Amino acid sequence: MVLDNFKDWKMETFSILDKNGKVTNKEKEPKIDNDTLVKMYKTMVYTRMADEQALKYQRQGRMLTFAPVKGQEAAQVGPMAASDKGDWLVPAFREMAAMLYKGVPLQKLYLYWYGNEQGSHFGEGSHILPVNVPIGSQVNHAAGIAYASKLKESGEAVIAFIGDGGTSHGEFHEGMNFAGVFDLPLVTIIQNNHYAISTPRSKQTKAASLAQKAHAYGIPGALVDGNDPLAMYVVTKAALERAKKGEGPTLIEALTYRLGPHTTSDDPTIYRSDEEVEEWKKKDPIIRMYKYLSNRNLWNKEKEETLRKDYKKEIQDTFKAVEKLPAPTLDEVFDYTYTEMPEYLQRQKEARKAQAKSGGDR
Ligand SMILES: Cc1ncc(C[n+]2csc(CCOP(=O)(O)OP(=O)(O)O)c2C)c(N)n1
Ligand SMILES: [Mg+2]
Repeated sequence: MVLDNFKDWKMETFSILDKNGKVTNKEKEPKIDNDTLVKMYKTMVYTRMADEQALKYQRQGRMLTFAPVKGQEAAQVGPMAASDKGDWLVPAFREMAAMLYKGVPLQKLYLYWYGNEQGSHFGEGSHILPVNVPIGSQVNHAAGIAYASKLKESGEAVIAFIGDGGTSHGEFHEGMNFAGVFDLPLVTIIQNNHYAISTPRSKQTKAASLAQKAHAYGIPGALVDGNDPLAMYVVTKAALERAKKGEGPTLIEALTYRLGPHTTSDDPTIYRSDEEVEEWKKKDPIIRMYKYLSNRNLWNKEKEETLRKDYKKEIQDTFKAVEKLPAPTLDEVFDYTYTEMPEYLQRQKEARKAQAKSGGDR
């Protein structure tokens, strides 16, 4: 009958590398120059090391909190390598690899999770939005920037990141729908890491894929192996080309996995099995990229050892520098959201200052 096929929008997962870094889709293998390939890999390693180190600092009581990215590096580095310098990055809160690739210094990211507002300031002219925790909001912000880009004819596209859980928020729909209607230069990447804190993907939507939601907006959707940096590169590149030709937005679902906890206050062993985690460890994007590069004689054990030694020191020095910086003032907590502070916020600021004075804290 007429309704029989409504569930059959299951899409094929696009990939280029298998889990051993072997090219299985020669026809689609991108021609990325060697320096860029190595930069992609190095950023993944740097992110992994900075990520693991951040977790340790938090456990030592030296870092406020942290949202680990471990396992999702390829889903972020591939798209960033495909983008141009002027393209905008609209992250959520787990996009350390994307931000580092785009040039945000690690010190800024550590400052953010250390509770210092300076970690959200990347300087004038930066096309990177700061870490943004309210779930779903990213797509509306990104659609707004894409609209501005279209009006100004700046030729810049926007890449927004959102999680599988984020797609259940109204703002995801509003932003995607708006971008579709106005053919905006937006590429939305859903990092489907299979969980929204403890809520599994199966409880997020009855749809067979998140990418198929693109159909409802009248735009292309792609389901991609998110642990394959080359596949993520190729699909994002195609989406950016479309965006810049005025053909409108694209929705990409990157299938990946969060190997660590949701944040430092989460215990994932309560809601997922060790077997499941072990299965995903075998698909680690860093191992895959390492093998691809070494097969092409672009990387080897000696280079790896030197790199890790250098990064270890750099990461530790960065955090020590963060610890030495003066603590942020109460003013900073309020001052940066608006050019002119609305009255209600002004009142809150005064009240908080009075409270701090009487309570003796900052
Ligand atoms: C509007 C809003 N509601 C609730 C939260 C609390 N919260 C933080 S992360 C998260 C889950 C997000 O899951 P997902 O979108 O899959 O992203 P992931 O954490 O897996 O990267 C929730 C509910 C929030 N930050 N914002
Ligand atoms: Mg998720």
